[in-house]
Parts: sequence; structure tokens; C-alpha cells
Amino acid sequence: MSTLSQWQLRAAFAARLSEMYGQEVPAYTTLVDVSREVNEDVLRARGADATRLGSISRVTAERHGAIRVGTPRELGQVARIFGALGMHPVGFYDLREAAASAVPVVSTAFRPVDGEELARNPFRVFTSMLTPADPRFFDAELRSRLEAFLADRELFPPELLALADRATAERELPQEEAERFLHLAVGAFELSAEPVDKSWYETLERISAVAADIGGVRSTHINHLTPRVLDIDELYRRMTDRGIEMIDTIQGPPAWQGPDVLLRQTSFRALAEPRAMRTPDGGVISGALRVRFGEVEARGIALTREGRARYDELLGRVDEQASQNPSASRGEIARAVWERHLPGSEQELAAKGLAYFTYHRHPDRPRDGGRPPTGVGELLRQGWVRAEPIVYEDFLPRSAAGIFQSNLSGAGTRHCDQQGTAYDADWLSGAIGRDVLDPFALYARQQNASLAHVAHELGLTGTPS
Ligand code: OOG
Ligand code: NI
Repeated sequence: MSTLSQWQLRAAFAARLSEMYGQEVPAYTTLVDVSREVNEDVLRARGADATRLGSISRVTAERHGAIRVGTPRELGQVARIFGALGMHPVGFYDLREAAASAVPVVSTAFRPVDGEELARNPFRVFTSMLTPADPRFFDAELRSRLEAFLADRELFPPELLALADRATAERELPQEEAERFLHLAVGAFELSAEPVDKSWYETLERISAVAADIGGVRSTHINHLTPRVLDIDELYRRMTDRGIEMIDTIQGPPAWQGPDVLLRQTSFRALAEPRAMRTPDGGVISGALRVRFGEVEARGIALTREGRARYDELLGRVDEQASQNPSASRGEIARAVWERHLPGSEQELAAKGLAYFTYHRHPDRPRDGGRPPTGVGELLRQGWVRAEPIVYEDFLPRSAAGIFQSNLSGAGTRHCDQQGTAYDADWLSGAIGRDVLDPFALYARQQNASLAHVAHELGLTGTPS
């Protein structure tokens, strides 16, 4: 009897989710179509160079989803479902700090972690959890109502969780169980037809639209599904030409001549969706909620801790200069800052230890008796090795906060005089019962494995650094 392995389950889940979301939010289908056109055009114009950060089949199929849950228990269940798909929690994002509007959540991303699995299907899901215990957003009374409401709902049927645990234990599922698992898993993220309690939803909405979207309803849903493009500036222009109103910026690094690093994202607000509402007198009326949006992204090279610190510092410089020159274009300012302070080539990023690469022995470099140098920079410069960029697989808290925020209608409320409740990656690991992995450690592991291999091939005694 045939079975589906974890990566096959992951690919099938991503494809079905995409199909479901396309039916729910038609603008998503437009976005996918335009992304595909852009990718084909870039490939035609730039040839092999366009696929330096991923094969065209990977990039075309690539998506990230975003979901939001209410409690550590629900997040633990999400971890079981995604664990079945070979996806692990990576990174900790505190959006309460990163956003100016009220975004009372902390987040992680579930994704495959090793190179082979990523190459098979890199599907990832940005997953946020509400923080009802944070007094900046919720007073004691609202907190207890909210916690009681969340404790009482069931997002994922027990059968789905049991199948997930089986897939994790056996690393596969037989065809029939796989079908059932996929059906239940996709169903858990569909928009529910159950009427929304109007006054409860509005109570939360006054605090934060995100809190209402999470804690105002008895189910969860996919918030957005994001395709990847090879030229996000071009995508932005084409969507705008089609009359779709995009947010006013592309978040993350600016467009510039140098290598693409990290992640650039932009989005548009989806239309209001009809939702049944229950009024205080018990009647059901048809209302509308506008919480979902369309997002698109371009991925670049993963930066090391040093590279990331440089990135954060440059963002600070851009902010400063932009506030001093309110009439200047932020994009222009950022481009100038980048050109001044960031190396303009992959080779320099590698030699300065600012970005992650895998290293490979240069096939045409004969072993001509000369002794290879021991440093990565010299090995590259003298042509002993070549460097292949490692793609950034994660997210950026500030961009994430910006995306959340630019798609909200109201800023909500926050009491800044209160001390926020502290959460971190360790807390999250404990709450969901599995390690939240450090993204830097994952990239470094991949880079180091390639360096150890190269050292062996070149007969070096130590690993180059
Ligand atoms: C998540 C927003 C963050 C991204 O791509 O940075 C995000 C959400 O809206 O739930 O998806
Ligand atoms: Ni997103």
C-alpha cells in the first residue's frame, strides 16, 4: 500500500491550502498569477542568474502562511500538526515591541530545517499567539473573560491531532489516513460560517483588531498566504497597474544594485468578507469583517549575527535621516545608506563574515602543488572555492509588525504606563513542549558542514574561517 512521507504531506497541505484560500480570497489568485508572470519574465531576462537563490520550481511553488492562535495549548496543537509535516518552530518574534499599533502577540515560524527538506518543499507558517496576560492591552476583567473564552473552544479535532501524532511517529501516513489528515488539517484553517458574537468581537476590537480576529471567534483561519517573487519592485508596479491598492512601501531592505539579503515584503488589504454576526438579542445578521490580506515577498541571502546587526543599524540610520528630511523618499535614503555601508558583492559579504554561504571546491582549480590558504576570504579570492548563498528562510519582526499594522483600520489601545509581560524563546519552548530553534544556529550549521567538507577535500588541517 502506498504511503505519503512527511515532505509529501507538507507539499500536499501547502497546495490544498492554496487552493482553499484562492476560493476564499480571489485577490490571492490574482497575486499568484502576477507573481508567476514576473518570475517567468525575470527568468527570461536574467537566465541562470535569476535562480541563484532557488530553482524556479521551488520559487514558483514557494509560500508562507500566517495563522494566529490564542493560547499556549493551541500553539502546542499547531506544533503537533506542523510537526507531522516536518516543520519545526524556528525563531521568536515579539511583535508587541515592534509595532506602533496594538499587536498583542508573540510569534514563531514553523518550517523545515535541513537543506534537503527545504529544497523539497520550503513551506513555512508564521504563527502568532495572543498575550492576554499583558496588562498594557488587557485589564484583569477582560483578561479573565478572554482566557475563559479561549479555554472553552476547540480549534483542532482530536482525530486530526491523533493522525498528526501518528505521522510524526511513523514519519509517513498510509494513503487513506493521509487523505483524512489533509482534509481535516485544511478544514481547520477555513473561515468558519458560525456566527460571530458581535458585541464580544467589538469589545476586543477596541483594544486591538488582531485580538478580535484571534479571540473574538471560536475557530481559527489562515490569515494570508504569500507567494515568492524574483522581482518585488516589478510585482508592486504590476499590481498597482491592475488597480490593486498596495500598502505604500516594500518592507525590509531597499532596492539596490548589490546582493539581495534577508527579506522584502509588501501587501494589500483584502476586501471585507461577509460573516454572520449574532447580535445581543440573539438574532443573526449578515456583517462583514476585513481582516485578511494579500502579501508577497522576495527572499535574499541569510545574514550572520554580525550582518544582521549591521542591517538593524542601517535601518536605524535610515529612520533618522528620513525623520530629518520628511520630504525625501525613504527608498532613496535607504538605497544611499545601503550603498555606503553594505558590501556590494556576495564575495565581500562572505569574506567579511556578514552572510551565510555554503562553500564548494572550485572544479577547475587544479591541485597544482600550491598550498591553499586557510582563510575563507583568501580561498575565495584565489579561486580555490566558490560560495553559494544560503537563502533566508525566516522573518523580520519589524517588517512583520509593519505588515500587521498597515492592514489594520484602527490603532487600538495600549497602556504604556504598565509593565509588559515578558516572553522569550525559552518561555515559548516550555509552553509548547518543544525547542524553539535558533535560526542563526541552523544557518551556521549548514555553512560549517560545507566548510568542513571543503577543508577535507583540500587537505587542510583546520576548518577555514
Ligand atoms: C502575521 C504577520 C507577519 C510576515 O510575513 O512577516 C507575516 C499575521 O498577520 O498574522 O506574516
Ligand atoms: Ni506574512
